[in-house]
Amino acid sequence: MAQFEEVSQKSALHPKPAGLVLQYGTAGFRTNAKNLDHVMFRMGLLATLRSKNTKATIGVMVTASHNPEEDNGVKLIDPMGEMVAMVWEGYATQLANAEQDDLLPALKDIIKREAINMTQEANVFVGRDTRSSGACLSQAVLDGVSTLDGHNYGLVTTPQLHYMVCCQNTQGQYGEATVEGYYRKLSQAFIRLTKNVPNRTDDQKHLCVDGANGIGALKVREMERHLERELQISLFNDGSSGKLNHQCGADFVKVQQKAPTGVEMTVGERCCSFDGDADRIVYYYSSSAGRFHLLDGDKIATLISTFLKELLTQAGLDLKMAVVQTAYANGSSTQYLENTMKVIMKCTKTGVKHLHHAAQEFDIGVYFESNGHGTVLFSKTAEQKIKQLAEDSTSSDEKKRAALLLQNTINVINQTVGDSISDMLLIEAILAIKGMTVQQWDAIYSDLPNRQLKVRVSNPRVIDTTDAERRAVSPAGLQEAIDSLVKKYRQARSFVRPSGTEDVVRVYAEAETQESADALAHEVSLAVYRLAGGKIHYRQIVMWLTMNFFHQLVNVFGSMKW
Ligand code: NG1
Ligand code: ZN
Repeated sequence: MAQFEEVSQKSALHPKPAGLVLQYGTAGFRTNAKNLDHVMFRMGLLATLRSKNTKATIGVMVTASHNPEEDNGVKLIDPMGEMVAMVWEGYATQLANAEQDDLLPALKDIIKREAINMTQEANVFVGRDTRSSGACLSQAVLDGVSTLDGHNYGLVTTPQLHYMVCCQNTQGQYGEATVEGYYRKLSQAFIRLTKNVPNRTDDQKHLCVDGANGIGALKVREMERHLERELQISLFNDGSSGKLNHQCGADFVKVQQKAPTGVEMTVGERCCSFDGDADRIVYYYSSSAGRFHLLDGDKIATLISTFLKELLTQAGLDLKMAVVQTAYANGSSTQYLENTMKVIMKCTKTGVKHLHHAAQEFDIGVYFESNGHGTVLFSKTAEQKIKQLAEDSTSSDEKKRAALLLQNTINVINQTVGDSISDMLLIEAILAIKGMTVQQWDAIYSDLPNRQLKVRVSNPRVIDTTDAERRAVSPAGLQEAIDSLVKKYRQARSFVRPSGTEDVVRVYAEAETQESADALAHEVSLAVYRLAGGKIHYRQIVMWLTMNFFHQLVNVFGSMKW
């Protein structure tokens, strides 16, 4: 067929480096940008097939999120704006790894397995973040889209592309499939939520935003004029001089537990950081004592679910709400939500697709990863009940007010995926409506001190986990080793898992004090290193020698008679 000949010819222009093997992980493909040209072309091909297969528009986002500027990546977006179906992740991996001569057979195999009608029209939306490699790589995607119906949105945030795919496939019911349409829908809802809040001062309307020198900064600038000064943003790390995600952005702030560079913070002021493709957000402030306070995804989920629960009670609506977290959720947040707020709690594997699916099982599903990726899902029934109540002329003023607030809350949320801009507007609206300061929000519960570390081993996948990644089933002896280390500390918890986006094992530990959390994380790292085939790494040797040196000192001093 002529179609296949064209693919053959074009694919020669996007050759695969021989022997390169990549996997479609929790965030699609992600690696150094110079190894991605063939992957992009092939994802263009695959998106076309997926579009024919679903008879709907499919999205392809070119981004490496919070990774460094030199990296890039790609992920596919399914018709309702959600992550691509699991079986297609497998196809993506097959296609990306097929050597040049095996590409056509691999494509034909997918067409056969999915019984795809190749005469069906296709439509693919392509977007990219601000990485310098993005223009070429998104062009490679478009080269693979074997139809004139590929639409290039150019620079957009990841959640904007998810949103527009959903709008397109719902024939505009979810909104208008343009960036302007996105700004209008979200900002109108935000203004309706905040406009009637009495006595809001300019100080309360002010927020510092760290744009991570990425696409989120550009898009916040574009959106500002729609916000009618109901939110007054001081934008830092806007990409005019700094490097993407370098010493800034949500991932840096969350993992380092410190303020980003480039943000002029005054004491007590509310600040937030986006990540490089603007699908994560964390908040923070510094106290007068100079202490840094982080309000991560767990605190955000707590604020949102508390607000929604109060509104549901006021509205007298009996809707089932749950909060979905992962093993990384701070133990204090789970405790608070479960025992004080009495909310249904779910724990899933890391990766937003897992949280998203779990949240879909409820009338209202609030899901957040601790790193700040999350959103809220409303079932059709929930949306209908809320709408009915808002329009019911016989309902009381209190119920009506709550229903209207719920309606506008739904409209400010991007239900397709976690979204820094949408989450920011929702959080700002809740703080305004509840008349709450960032300090009061922070005081809802106190985080247990925690530490995240990475360990390099020859093959991170030798670690297999169960119970939403909270326990290791292989290699033998690892879980027992973790259990006995955890017992040494109060209020402690630790788990390990192979990362889906980096070639490392991630170690998480929390405990009553920061010293204990740090010590536990180090000890568990050493156990991983010992039992899961650690690679000798300069930094690890230094860490190991330092720890041993201190142990020796303790032993020497401990055995001395004073
Ligand atoms: P991995 O590398 O699998 O831990 C990280 C995040 C995930 C998710 C993905 C996609 C942590 C501990 N892990 O995955 O939550 O956001 O990146 O970006 O934050
Ligand atoms: Zn991201």
